[in-house]
Amino acid sequence: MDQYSPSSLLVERQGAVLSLKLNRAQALNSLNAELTAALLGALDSAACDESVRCVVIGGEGRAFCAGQDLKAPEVVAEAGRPKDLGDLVERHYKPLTLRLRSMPVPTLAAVGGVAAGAGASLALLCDVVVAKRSAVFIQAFSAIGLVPDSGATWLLPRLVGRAQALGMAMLGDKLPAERAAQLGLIWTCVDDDVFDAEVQVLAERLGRLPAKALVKTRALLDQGLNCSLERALDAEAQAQRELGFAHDFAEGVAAFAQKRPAQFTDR
Ligand code: T3D
Repeated sequence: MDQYSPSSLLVERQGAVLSLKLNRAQALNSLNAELTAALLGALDSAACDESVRCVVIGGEGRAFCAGQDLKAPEVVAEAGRPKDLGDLVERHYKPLTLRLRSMPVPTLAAVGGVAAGAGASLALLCDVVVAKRSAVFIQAFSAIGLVPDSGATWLLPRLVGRAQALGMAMLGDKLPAERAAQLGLIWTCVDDDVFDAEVQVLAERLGRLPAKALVKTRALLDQGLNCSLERALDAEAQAQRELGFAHDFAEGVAAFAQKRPAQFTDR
């Protein structure tokens, strides 16, 4: 059991929105084996629950997440023998990364404070990232002799280009949320006093949108960076074919004609 809390992950449901809050505030919500497993389990459950239409990930206290818990038994050398970090990454971070990126509903990172190392990756893996103006992002890996992980080497150049990605990853500076938004690393940063309200508005909006179409959009954008225009066009046609036969398209068009809000239900 986590030394800081009986439950290192707080799970809360409000309508169609599921909120997952990392709850190890004293350790800046750093990720130990228990928390990583709890997060993965909660995401798996949400993926199977048709009534969930948006997942929000946030952190308790002054941090979003400080990355791997550097004091946890899974990383601390024992009797001078270092732990196999590759094994840890494969067992914990890779499944979590792939799970997040394949969620059948939109995901929202609510970054209320520092997001460092794998904690920054956790945020950036989400579809939409909103941060408090006072929050910072840190590629903390180089300071401890590691490379960016949890998808960061894939995400960073796609989000901000090679030059910024290398600068962030090599220097490991604190990147203020406002600058992160300017660079395109995140969707937006908002004043601290309106952060909670803004997160709620965004989560509810995402939950009302056509989940299936949003998730296809995520997949096409990710794929599109690696393929020719012709293949992207084929993939778009295939996606429209599938979505055109689905409920949400008929509902969206009917709602438009009837001048009423659409009630999307597909997932
Ligand atoms: O298996 C593998 O390792 C491979 C996978 C790697 C993935 C990674 O995430 S590697 C990167 C790991 N994270 C870091 O290196 C960040 C370490 N933390 C920091 O650099 C700083 O704490 C922050 C810049 C994030 C915040 O600084 P500050 O001054 O606001 O807070 P603080 O005083 O440093 O931290 C407050 C407490 O949280 C403190 O505990 P204490 O002294 O009050 O008992 C500190 O030790 C603890 N804490 C912060 N980060 C971690 C942590 N404890 C364990 N692990 C942490 N990552």
